[in-house]
Amino acid sequence: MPNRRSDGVLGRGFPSGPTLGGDGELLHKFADLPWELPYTFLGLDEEKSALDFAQSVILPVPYEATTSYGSGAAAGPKAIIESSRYMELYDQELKSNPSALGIHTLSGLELTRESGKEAMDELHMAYGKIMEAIGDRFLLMLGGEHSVSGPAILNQVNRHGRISVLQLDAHLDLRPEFDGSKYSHACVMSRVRESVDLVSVGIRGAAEDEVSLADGEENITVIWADEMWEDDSWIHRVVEALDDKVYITFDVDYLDPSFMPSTGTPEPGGGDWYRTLKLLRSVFREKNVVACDVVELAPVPGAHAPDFLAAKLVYKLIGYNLESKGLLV
Ligand SMILES: [Mn+2]
Repeated sequence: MPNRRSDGVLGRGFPSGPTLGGDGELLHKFADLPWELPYTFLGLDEEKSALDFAQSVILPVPYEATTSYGSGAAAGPKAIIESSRYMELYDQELKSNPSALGIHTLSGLELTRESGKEAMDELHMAYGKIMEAIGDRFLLMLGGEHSVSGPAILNQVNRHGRISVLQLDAHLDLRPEFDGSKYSHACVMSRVRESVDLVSVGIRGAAEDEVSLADGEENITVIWADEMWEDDSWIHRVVEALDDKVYITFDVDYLDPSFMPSTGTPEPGGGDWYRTLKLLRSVFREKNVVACDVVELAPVPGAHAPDFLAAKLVYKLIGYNLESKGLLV
């Protein structure tokens, strides 16, 4: 396993500056020790992960309160950041190194456990402040359970007006209430559906009431997972159904559990890697993606591949966004 040490110099992971205080004399003595990569996305150093410099900002939200089957989504953001530190920075598909434009990794938000409503209110306030502060830079949230997407989407609606939500997911999440809570992960799209146009892709586990609801609403388009196997025409249908401004919420259970088993409610028959990338790149090229999230990774001890996959997916989203804005060199 390459650790990218050959790309850098000793001391690249050392926390410099005021963390040690003083005039930096002590710091200088430590500078050439063989520090490991920092715990930032991709292990980027202080320069490339500085908030002022970075074109992309990662917001970890390790929130998990309403899991209905397998648990562990609270550990998702850390697993993504940890595994990203072993990833190559060069993207062969994009023929570029997207990390050169900087990625800032915020500290994780620790939401209250008092109640689902209070946690979502807290996230709504925090997301709004962060969104205001970073302006046009690309904000990518890491869950946590899927309910965290609700406050993010509603903030983006406040900022941009009517937008589409592209939901990659095995489940519709259109129940008005689940396990006695309106704020369950199983209800997240129900929370936002009146404010957005919803395009749900890869769906293969839904309650009859959810299907009736989706069928009856003009602003909900569903691409069922079994429609995705004949050919790639569904990609065109997705792009056609989206408004110009799009928020992408990527529940990793959208992917087939044969290569994404690390999630709470897996369903057989999900999306594959390359056609999913083809969809995402098309959406970034043809639409204005306002923000994204990747949620519901529930790491399984010893299974590194799904964590690495999720990290690579995050890097792809960042790369496609930079490409669509003409920023990649
Ligand atoms: Mn799901």
